[in-house]
Amino acid sequence: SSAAVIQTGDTEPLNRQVKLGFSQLGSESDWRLANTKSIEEAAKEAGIELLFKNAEQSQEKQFEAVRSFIKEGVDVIAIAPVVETGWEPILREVQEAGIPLLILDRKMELTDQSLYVSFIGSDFYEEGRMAGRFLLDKMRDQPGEIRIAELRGTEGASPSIDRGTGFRDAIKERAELTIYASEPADFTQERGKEVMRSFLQSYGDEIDVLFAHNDDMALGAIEAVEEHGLRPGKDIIIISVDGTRQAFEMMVEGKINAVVECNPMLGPNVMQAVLELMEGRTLPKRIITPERIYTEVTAEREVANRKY
Ligand code: GZL
Repeated sequence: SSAAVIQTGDTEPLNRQVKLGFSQLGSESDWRLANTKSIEEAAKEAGIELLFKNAEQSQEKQFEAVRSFIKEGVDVIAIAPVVETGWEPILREVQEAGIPLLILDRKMELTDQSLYVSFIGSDFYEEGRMAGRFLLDKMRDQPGEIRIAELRGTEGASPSIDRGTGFRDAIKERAELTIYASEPADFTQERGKEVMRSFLQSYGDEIDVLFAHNDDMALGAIEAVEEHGLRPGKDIIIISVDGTRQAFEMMVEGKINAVVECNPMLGPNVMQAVLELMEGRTLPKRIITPERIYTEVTAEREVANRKY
C-alpha cells in the first residue's frame, strides 16, 4: 500500500509509512468486531501501518500492548479502554516517550487531561437517555408500576456507567418506572441469556421491561424469555443499544421494541486524526459520532441499510 507521504511540522516530507499502535479491548460483541474491522480497513485505506493487539477484556494486556508500541517507536498510540480507571501511570509512560495518544470508543477517568490528544467515540449518557425517553413514551398509556430489569455491560466500563445513568435520569420523570433487577452481563450474548434466565426464575412474570446495554445481551435475553414461555417485545418490552443488523432483524420480528444506535465505524475518524497529528495540526478534544434511536416502526425500512 502506498506510504502516506505527510508534511510533518518541519519541511521534510515523511516518506515512510506512518505507524499506529492500537490496543483493542476485546472481541466480546458484534459491535466490537465491526469496530475492529472499521479500524483495520481505514488504516489500509489511509496507507497507515497498523500494529493491532487484542487484550480480550484484560486491562493488564492493554498495558503490555502499549509498552510494546512504545518500544516499537510508533508515531501514534490509540487505546479503546476496557474500563475507565487505572490509566494514568501507563499514559505517563506514553507522554514521556513523546507519542501522541488517542482514546477510542470508551472513556478513561483522568485527572490530567494533557495525557491524551482526543477522545473519539459516542455519548453513552445520551444513548441511555434516549432509551429512557422511548420507554416513557411507550408506557404513557399503561397505568401503575412498571418493573424494569437491566442487563448492564462490563462493570466499570464507561458505556455501562453512562448508559445506566442516562436511562435512570430519563425515567425519573415517572416514579412508577422502577429498576426491579440489575446485574452485569459483560456485553456478551451468553451472559445475557444466563442473567436474564436468573431474573425470570427470581421474578417470573413480574418483569415488564428489559433494558439491555447492548444488542448481544438482548439477543441472549430473548432466548431466555422464549424458553420461559413469554413473548419478547410483547409480554416484556425490550430496549437495547448498538444497532447491529441482528437487533434490527429482531425488531422486524417484533421481539425488540427499540434500539439506540452506537456507531462502531470509528476507523475513518481515527485515521483522519492520525494524519492530521502527523501534519502537526491540533485536534478537538472530543470527536463524537452523531447517533439516534430506531423503533419497531422504522425497523423495516432501516434494516437493509445496516452496515454492522
Ligand atoms: C460502546 C462499546 C460497547 C458496545 C458493546 O461504544 O464500548 O462495547 O455497546 C461493546 O457492544 O461490547
